Amino acid sequence: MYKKQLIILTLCSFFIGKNVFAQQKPLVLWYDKPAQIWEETLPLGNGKLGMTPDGGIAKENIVLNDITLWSGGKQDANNYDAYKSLPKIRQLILEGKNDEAQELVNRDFVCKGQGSGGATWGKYQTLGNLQLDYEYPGVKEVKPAVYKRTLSLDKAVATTEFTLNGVRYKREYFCSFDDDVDVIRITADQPKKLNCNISISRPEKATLATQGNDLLMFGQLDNGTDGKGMKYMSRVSTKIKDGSVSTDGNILKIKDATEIIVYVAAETDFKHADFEARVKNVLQEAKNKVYAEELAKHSANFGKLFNRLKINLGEGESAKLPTDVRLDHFYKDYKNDVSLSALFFQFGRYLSISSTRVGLLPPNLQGLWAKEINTPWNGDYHLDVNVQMNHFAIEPANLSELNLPLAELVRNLTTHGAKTAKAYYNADGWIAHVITNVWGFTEPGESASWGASNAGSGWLCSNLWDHFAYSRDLKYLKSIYPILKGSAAFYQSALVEDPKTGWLVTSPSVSPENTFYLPNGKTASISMGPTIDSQIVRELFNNVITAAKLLKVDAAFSASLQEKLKSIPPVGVISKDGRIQEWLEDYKETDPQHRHISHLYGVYPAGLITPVSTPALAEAAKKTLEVRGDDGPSWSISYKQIFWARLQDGNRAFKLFREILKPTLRTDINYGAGGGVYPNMLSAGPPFQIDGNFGATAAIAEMLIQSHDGFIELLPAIPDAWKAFGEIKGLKARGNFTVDMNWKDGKITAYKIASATPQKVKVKINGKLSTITSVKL
Ligand code: FUC
Repeated sequence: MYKKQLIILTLCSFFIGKNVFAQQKPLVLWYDKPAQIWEETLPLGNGKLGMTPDGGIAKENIVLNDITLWSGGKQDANNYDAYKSLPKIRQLILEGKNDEAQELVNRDFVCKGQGSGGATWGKYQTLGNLQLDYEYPGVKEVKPAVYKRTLSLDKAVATTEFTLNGVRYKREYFCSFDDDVDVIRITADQPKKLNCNISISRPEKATLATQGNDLLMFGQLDNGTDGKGMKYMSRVSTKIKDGSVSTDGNILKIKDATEIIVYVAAETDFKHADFEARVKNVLQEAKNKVYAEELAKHSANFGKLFNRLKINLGEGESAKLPTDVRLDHFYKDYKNDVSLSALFFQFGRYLSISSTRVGLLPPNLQGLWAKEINTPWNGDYHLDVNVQMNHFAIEPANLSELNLPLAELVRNLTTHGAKTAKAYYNADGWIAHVITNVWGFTEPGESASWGASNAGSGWLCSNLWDHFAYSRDLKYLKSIYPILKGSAAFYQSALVEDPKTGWLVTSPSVSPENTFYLPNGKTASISMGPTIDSQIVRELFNNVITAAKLLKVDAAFSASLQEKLKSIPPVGVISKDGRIQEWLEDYKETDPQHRHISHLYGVYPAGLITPVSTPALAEAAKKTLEVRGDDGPSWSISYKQIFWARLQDGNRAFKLFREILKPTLRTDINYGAGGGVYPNMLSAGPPFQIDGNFGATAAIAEMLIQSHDGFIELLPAIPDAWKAFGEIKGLKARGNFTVDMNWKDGKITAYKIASATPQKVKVKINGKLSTITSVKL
């Protein structure tokens, strides 16, 4: 024992003494040609505004976004008579007539109206397009000699540079983290070479106008009832050096300039009744600033979050290649590009910082980068994995406060969710089912097969808890406690007893989006007690009990949850063929490779099934994953990467990581195999869906550090590919520990575990468990 401690102390002090760290490889995506398709454009965002410039030489298109721009509106789609059908639905399920129960659910137990298919429900939509048409007088063929497009992840700036006819042109783009504006600076290395027509457009609901030399675009989206939905305003203005600026119709014409700075501001009335004035003011403030100051403040503000974590895994030959070529190489020969893993991890962190901000909205299915009006799946918030996955990496990746927008979205669901709980289950507390939007929708979806999941609100509470588990912020815990308690109260009052086992289970519900065969050969999705629901209930009740104790409240309520916990089904039941059973009954699924793997919720995020605490169930989880296979939409592949990391098979997790990085240009709506990555490193469901990026980011974190099993483990699932060498600074572990570490040949050679005040903490390093005292942060 003494020897072990000595080794650890030696490692620890070695590290502190040398203070090595952490030489990151260049964090740049780059390309040697303009983007031909949106999936090659580079995403910029400041948590509210987004831009994806394509870097076109003669014609440049920049898709614009504002994360608050939603069609649809508030509605009450609760069927207040639904609860009357509940006894019958439950009875049919008990009789094994799930197909008949499903018919009844479809009739009485779905939302009223068109649900997510209706205009009231709404969509997250693009703000529009900024078009820059360049003229190069005297140039016959617009074919540059050199061309480079970049995105710097640590500066949050994109560039386009090329030489044409002996003139070097440069564009710099950023969504400012200082003023709330998009900024594009266009320069040439010879005077008066810039000629450009600038316009702004939107496929619908847009009025164009000019005011002085500013372009305006404004409108009102459809709310599905009286047409008077969300209002927005965007404004484009410029600052030029030399030359002239004028308007021609709704086009801004710039002639013979040496430098052009384009500013775009946008605002909606989602939060601000004075959105029009705000747009004007913010634009003026930005224009009043010296460009270099705006840029420096932007990168500094962004860097406050981004620079908290540094990672270096070494580098390979392929790192020199343009990113799209590099991705092609990686899939075939990953050994030549170890730094791509680190780049992809940092890209995930970059995307989080760029697509959400405290006080606003969480990233939706597309983060905030939607290029169209009819965004896939409405660009909304899916609650049966997707929005939760968008937040999986936030805590370990040291971006803790970026979990708060989700907590606010969830807080805003509770009032309406309480009505839904009463309407459908005659139950206490609040529930949200499988989809939501900025309008606070909590009703079941419009179809039983996917819409009746009971897991949504409970799973959201797990995300909310996570922020506390990592931050140990009691003030935050106090603020979310009513949300957690309300969710637990729902399950507590809605659970029913399964007469066969005596277990308390949800009914009716579904195992997200999956379908099974009944013994009579018919198929159904509706069942009682799908495994995910029971795992969520167990996790939630335990969290609420812990929270109540910490906050010294609700002793009686806690005791009642403790009592119910005795009858919650075990964390997993092993099926006849050795897998984790997905439903209460050992049904055969209609699609054994189904993308959702909800019954492994107990592995991740819940940590109820682990190789240490439940080895037999961990083996059954592996078998489950083997049968599901390694393909699927990108979010599903990354979830499997996370599971393998939790099951501590680093090489298998890495194999899934390679699948996530399988290059594709597919953009069809995919539910099956074929997920991968686009040239711009955004994840391809297909189509583009950001959860694959965030899921893989979380999976990489889980391969490097885990802290869910009562101790902090360093390198719990390191693949051979990363073993040779690595250094990382600023990972987070539960308990608000900040972890730095170096390794060689897969073994930790130095580490530091720091916290605000030194405290005892259990750690597992190089396979050995011990208790150490953390150092002061
Ligand atoms: C869930 C998934 C789909 C898709 C959609 C946005 O319903 O089953 O694959 O990711 O969300």
